[in-house]
Amino acid sequence: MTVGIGVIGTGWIGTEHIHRITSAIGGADVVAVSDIDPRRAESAAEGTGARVLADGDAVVTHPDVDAVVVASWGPAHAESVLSAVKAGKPVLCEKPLATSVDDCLRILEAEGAHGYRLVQVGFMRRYDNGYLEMKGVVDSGGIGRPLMAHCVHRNATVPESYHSAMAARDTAVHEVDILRWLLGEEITSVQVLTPRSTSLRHEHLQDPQILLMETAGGARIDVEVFVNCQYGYEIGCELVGERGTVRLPEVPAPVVRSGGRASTEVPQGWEARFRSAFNAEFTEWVDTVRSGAPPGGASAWDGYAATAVTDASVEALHSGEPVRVGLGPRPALYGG
Ligand code: NAD
Ligand code: ISE
Repeated sequence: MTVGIGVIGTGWIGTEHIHRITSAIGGADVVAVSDIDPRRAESAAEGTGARVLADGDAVVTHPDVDAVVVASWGPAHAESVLSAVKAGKPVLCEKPLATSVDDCLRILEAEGAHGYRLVQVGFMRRYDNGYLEMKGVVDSGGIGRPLMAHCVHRNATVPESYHSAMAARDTAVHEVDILRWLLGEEITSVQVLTPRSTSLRHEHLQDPQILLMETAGGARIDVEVFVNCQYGYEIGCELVGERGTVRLPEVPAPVVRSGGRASTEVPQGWEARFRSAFNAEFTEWVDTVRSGAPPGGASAWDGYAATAVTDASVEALHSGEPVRVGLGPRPALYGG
């Protein structure tokens, strides 16, 4: 069976995912798309055979749509995810699951009422080979009990619409998810330090920021978020344990020796850096849709926990103080 996929939101990543589904992975076709800007939907659908529908509800309820990808902007995610859950259709929602904890809780409630998992959140790093290798080392006890994590998340530049709260909500949310996954613990508090800002930023933006987090078991995490670093896209992660350390490998790239220098290219964006991870994420997701198995990646609970941490980070950015993250009890559906 070829899985019919409906895509809601056909901007930057929505268009990337449409190409991925139609050209990079097998077993699925994009059969319907929508965007609040119909010209974007038309242009993304061109050459794919997908219908352009009026809105997200029309995509979710279309009989040819077996599963839904949500790639609209964050504040619109909850409505589309809830609509997919109501229709009983699997949904892969780009991060964040929702932009408020209340909306995340509504999604947990809806999925709980349904009785089985339909929602996967697009935290694609869980499919990156480097992070998977790190997880293998940690889980096999290779570095002993992890005590600390040092992380770096750098973007070359960001558009003017990017504001200070997005350092947590849009950018470090990836570290929040991957550290919860690597360490197998919830994050319980967060503080934000604000070094002097780079002059190469939009005036309104606090950049860089350093997020200091603590887990339930007392491990400490620091994340440098620097979204105007100019030189490229860099993701770093090192875990320090009682008996050793493990570090995210550099992306392999040829080293060129010429003119008396040795040099190597730095990836310029998330698309290239995580292309294999996105492809693996979508391949697995389509397989689960086809087989009826529960989704394998980040769950609605993970999306909720990540939003709770990033909400606390935004509060901490304003107060300068550590802020506690309060999570409700984890339902049995998510292993609670
Ligand atoms: P974008 O602005 O390029 O695209 C968003 C699209 O959503 C726009 O075309 C907009 O018109 C449309 N839209 C807004 N509200 C809508 C609605 N109610 N229904 C249908 N369409 C609607 O943004 P983007 O960079 O493509 O980001 C989209 C989402 O993907 C965001 O949540 C972002 O955080 C996430 N993202 C994830 C990664 C990653 O590394 N996993 C990378 C980039 C973006
Ligand atoms: C973007 O939305 C992403 O998710 C990228 O992975 C991240 O590097 C970037 O900072 C975000 O804006």
